[in-house]
Amino acid sequence: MAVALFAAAAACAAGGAEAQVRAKADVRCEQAPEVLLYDCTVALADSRTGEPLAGLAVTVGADMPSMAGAHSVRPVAAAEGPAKGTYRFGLELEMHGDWALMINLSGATRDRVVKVLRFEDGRVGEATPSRR
Ligand SMILES: [Cu+2]
Repeated sequence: MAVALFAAAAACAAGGAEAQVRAKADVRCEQAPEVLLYDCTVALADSRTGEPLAGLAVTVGADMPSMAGAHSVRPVAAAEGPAKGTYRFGLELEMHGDWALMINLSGATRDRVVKVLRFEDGRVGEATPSRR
């Protein structure tokens, strides 16, 4: 029984790796002139080859890991460009702190990448280590 289950899982993992490109995302945000508004750019690339992932439909949602269910930031569509594989989007957050950005890719590559960043007044940086 255990052997059979292991074999099935291994076959499944091999098929998935072959069929699917995994994406990596590098997100940069800076505060817009208004408080709690941020202008962001995400660079998407194939996590294996580093090749930019262009021509995708990208949406970005946001939630606070420390306050699950407390916020309702609507997912926004990101617009491609100017550099290949980069997508720009605006965020309107409800408070400062650590936010998890859920980056959903569809089109030739389907994936979801989650990035946690710390949004403060006038500054965006690494998430608080204890909450990572
Ligand atoms: Cu909150």
